[in-house]
Amino acid sequence: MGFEKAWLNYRKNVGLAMRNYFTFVTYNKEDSIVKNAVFELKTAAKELFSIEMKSSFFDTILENINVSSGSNRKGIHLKICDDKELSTEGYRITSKEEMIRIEAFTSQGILYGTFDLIRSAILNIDAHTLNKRILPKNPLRMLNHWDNMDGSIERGYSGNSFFFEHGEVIVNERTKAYARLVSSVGINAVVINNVNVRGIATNLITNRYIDKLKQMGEIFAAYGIKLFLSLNFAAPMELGGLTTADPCEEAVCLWWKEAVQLLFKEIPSFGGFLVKADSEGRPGPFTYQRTHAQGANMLAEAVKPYGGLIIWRCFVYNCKQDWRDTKTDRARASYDNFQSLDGSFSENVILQVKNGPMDFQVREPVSPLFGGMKKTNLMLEVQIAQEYTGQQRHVCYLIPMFKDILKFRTYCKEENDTVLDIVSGNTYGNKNTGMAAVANTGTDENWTGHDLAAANLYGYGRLSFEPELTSEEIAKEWITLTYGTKEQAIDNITEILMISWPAYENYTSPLGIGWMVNPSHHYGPNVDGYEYDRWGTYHRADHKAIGVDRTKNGTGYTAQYHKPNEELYESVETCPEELLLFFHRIPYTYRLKSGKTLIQHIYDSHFEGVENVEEMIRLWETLKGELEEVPFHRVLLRLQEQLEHAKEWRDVICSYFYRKTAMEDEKGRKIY
Ligand code: GCV
Repeated sequence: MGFEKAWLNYRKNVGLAMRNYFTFVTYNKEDSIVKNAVFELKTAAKELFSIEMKSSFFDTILENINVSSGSNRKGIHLKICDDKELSTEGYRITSKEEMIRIEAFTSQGILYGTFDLIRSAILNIDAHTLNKRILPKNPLRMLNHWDNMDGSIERGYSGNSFFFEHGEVIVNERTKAYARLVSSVGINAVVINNVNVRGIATNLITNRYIDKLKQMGEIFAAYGIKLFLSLNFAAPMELGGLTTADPCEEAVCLWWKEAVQLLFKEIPSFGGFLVKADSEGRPGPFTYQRTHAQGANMLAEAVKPYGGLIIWRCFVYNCKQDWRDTKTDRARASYDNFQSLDGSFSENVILQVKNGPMDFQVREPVSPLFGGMKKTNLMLEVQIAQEYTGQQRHVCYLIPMFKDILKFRTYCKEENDTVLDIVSGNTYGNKNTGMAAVANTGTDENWTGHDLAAANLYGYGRLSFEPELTSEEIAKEWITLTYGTKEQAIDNITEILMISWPAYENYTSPLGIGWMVNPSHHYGPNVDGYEYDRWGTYHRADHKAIGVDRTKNGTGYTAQYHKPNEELYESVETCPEELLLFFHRIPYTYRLKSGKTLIQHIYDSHFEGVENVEEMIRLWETLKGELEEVPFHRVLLRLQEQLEHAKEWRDVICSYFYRKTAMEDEKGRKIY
């Protein structure tokens, strides 16, 4: 299947102020990354301005001659310099003497600066005002693909995998297109296979696939991206014929040391492994009464000689819970399993923590492991694959949610220490930290199924690089690059995106309770779908009240937070209302700050959610004629489906609570 260029689709626009600079480019280092930076500038010059940009290798002496000879020819200098402040893949862009200069300490910095400059050109920024130094905040800016080797994608909503097909690794022109796309927003690490490593995927670490992985690794490396794989903790048994995978067994340690050698030796940019262990049926150290630290450290030792990393997931909980048991609380699980191990993980282990204690619901509190682990490298895991947020059939722009998570104050050290401070390495001075997102791409021509879901892919990358950008700024950038510079389009689409997360929250599950979805595929409303099940996901609604008491009188989850968060969540009065039902069991007659009863809030928010989608459609329809036909209709169709589906959510949820409580809607609307 073909593919579109997404936000790298540069439309011809000779009126842009930076046009004349895109005539020649000089560079002072000739590696594959800098060559790609030059290639990117030439591509932009050609597509935006129909200019065949010249390029030449250029050392400092020549540069001085040119500047002092007063040449007023405009152009772009790419310059590796020795400014150590730029050492963490940062860059500086300045303009002087009719030249735009992109300086960096690393080649990656040059590439990121180049993409920034192209973006700035399309956003029509005046070159004379260019004077910025950008240092990416998060050391690791990663994508986790949940792609299987048969070509399917776990929780994939945009076609099949472009990394695997029929049990083979694929490398083709899409591989490079993908690398360009994600590198243009600052992604520097990619895990290509599902964390659930089963069957032949276990063999990905063997020499069976090494040639293809090497080719892929080279393409990625030339765009500054490290290749990672997910591994199967039981591989020593499944591949090596050992009788155990016990991390404290000498034979197991030796087996892993041997096994990882190949990947690091053959693929210079190989980064390491992502591990899902003792989670949802995957094997792990618990089988051998070992801790997660013992499991992770054993692998860390194996990859250490190559500078490799072990990214170890904290998504560990009892998925065989008895729903009648009200003491066990899934929300507690990650913290209970990991917090006591703080300080015992090796330096090249990073714990990857999902943003909330449950599983990527539309609203959850921030995981208390952020702030709970003070001597351990942590990474934040978010999900741009919209598993629980409309599966890329609904618009749900997630960047505002991610920003809220990043700015959450943990009170772990200083009063102002946020999640961002922790995962960027700022609070505890660690260097192996960052962010990961479960990817939302596939073989669909537009990459992300819903055209507007590409805003999440773009936005995640930009946010992980420059978290201080606002959600609106990111949205506007993406819209301009994707749809062009027409103001009305930029305004309306920004508004659609900014309404979309609150809208989705309005018409789905209320006040942080989550989970009212159809089991297993997770699309569509089903209030009791997960209520009498084994997954630890209960709302506990009866005819009088709903919600889970997670205070000290309940499951005690609130105590996993530092004060004052603990106290804030502990009391019904101070608990943020959007999380009220997550932390408390509340009668339907309880009055919220708005003055509405809880039941009236449930009715009203669901009707409001549908109205929000109607507004989104109205905003989109006014763009008819402003946007290209095909994408315009593609999105319109999805918005119409979203509206029907939002009504379904509204009616199922409202009817459920009306029937359960027999409480009338004050506004007398139709509830079934
Ligand atoms: C990859 C949830 C998803 C699973 C996913 C798991 C995880 O349970 O529904 O599909 O498995 O999270 O993050 O490991």
